[in-house]
Amino acid sequence: MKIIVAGGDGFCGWPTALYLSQKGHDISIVDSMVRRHIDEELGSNSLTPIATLEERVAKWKELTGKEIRTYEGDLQDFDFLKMVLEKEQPEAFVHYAEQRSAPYSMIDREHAIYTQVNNVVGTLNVLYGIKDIVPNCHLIKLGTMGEYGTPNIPIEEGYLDIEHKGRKDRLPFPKQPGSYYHLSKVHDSHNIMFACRVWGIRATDLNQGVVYGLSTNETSLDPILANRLDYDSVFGTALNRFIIQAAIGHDLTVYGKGGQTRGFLNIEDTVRCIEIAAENPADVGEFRVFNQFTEEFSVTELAQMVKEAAAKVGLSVNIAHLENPRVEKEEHFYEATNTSLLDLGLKPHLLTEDVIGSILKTAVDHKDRVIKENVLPTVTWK
Ligand code: NAD
Ligand code: USQ
Repeated sequence: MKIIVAGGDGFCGWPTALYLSQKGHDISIVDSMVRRHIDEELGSNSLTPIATLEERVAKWKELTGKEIRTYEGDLQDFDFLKMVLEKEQPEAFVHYAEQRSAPYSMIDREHAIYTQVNNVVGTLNVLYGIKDIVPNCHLIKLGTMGEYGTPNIPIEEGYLDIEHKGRKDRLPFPKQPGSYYHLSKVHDSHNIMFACRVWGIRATDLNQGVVYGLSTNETSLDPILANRLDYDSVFGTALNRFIIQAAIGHDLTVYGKGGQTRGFLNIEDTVRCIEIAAENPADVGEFRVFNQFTEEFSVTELAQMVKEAAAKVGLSVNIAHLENPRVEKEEHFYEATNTSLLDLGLKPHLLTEDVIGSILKTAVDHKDRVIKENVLPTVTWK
């Protein structure tokens, strides 16, 4: 298939582009490089050294003979996007290209507005681009489990069958997101659902949980193909952050009581879920929603697992309960459905001590690159 991976220079996008290319798909990457600029803005870095996108695709071609075309530009620029779609005529458009950090979106008014404009306008352009240029193209859009928040009922995959005053309907599952970033994904979902209904676009919204790990078979082939690994308090996510904290002897930063429970998945499953969605496209006019995670953990459980895995390699780690910089429930019910991708063939890579151990090894190898001032949270929700 001809597939565009937008956001293909990022943490999820780069391994996805390589994986799909390895599987024989014809891949092009679209990316504005804004994530690398945000590193400069925040005085932050990837734990792993990352090559430029040009170096990455050149190395991939050298090692495998497979070409990945690249387009540097912003999805907010419709003329640019139109040019790419006209040239590539993709059958699937994998859309990762958004500002994805909740803390970044909560820094101040400017960052909230940047996040929502970047994400909502970029996605609207993609919808118009598909409608006008490649109407049969399947949009595979990365949403987030955080769109649902933490309701006191089980979370379904996108829709809820309800009976109200004697009448029944299947309606979008209620959304109670916890940051301006997570809200941007809700706005996207509504816009995509509308475009499917009105224009007959085919779309899959993948409500992904928190991704951990960094390596796939493809990124491990050469250091030039290495994936980025965020550990700072703005872009680093729970489990990866704890593992890197263990590597540098920092207390594990559990926020508040630590009962916050989320869906998690290994980056190796992220890439496979995209392949599954691409090979099983949504129908014309269908707005299909899959919950993309494999296991649920509370942050305290994760911290405990990291502490135990670190002890096995002689690293002694403390678990700290910091004052929570976010406004969120710290003890709550959480039970989410995730059967659609499993039914389509996903075989999860589950979280084990060995998995934590291998990420920990990478973290220890690069621990001198950690900017320690970036580890503790500085952005607060209030
Ligand atoms: P990332 O920041 O590493 O990558 C995003 C990429 O998109 C970057 O390379 C950035 O330069 C690019 N980009 C951003 N805005 C753009 C624009 N307007 N035009 C062109 N390129 C643009 O993020 P990630 O962790 O790879 O996340 C990818 C997607 O998956 C995001 O949409 C995110 O919301 C979603 N997601 C991520 C996680 C996670 O744990 N990392 C979990 C659930 C969902
Ligand atoms: N947390 C800690 N300590 C830390 C970091 C986080 O206790 O050092 C807690 C947070 O308070 C939160 C939970 O862990 O309760 C998850 O936080 P996170 O930073 O790992 O993830 P989140 O902000 O939700 O965002 C990440 C990605 C985002 C994606 C989302 C999936 O950055 O792009 O959409 O995970 S989900 O969480 O399912 O919405």
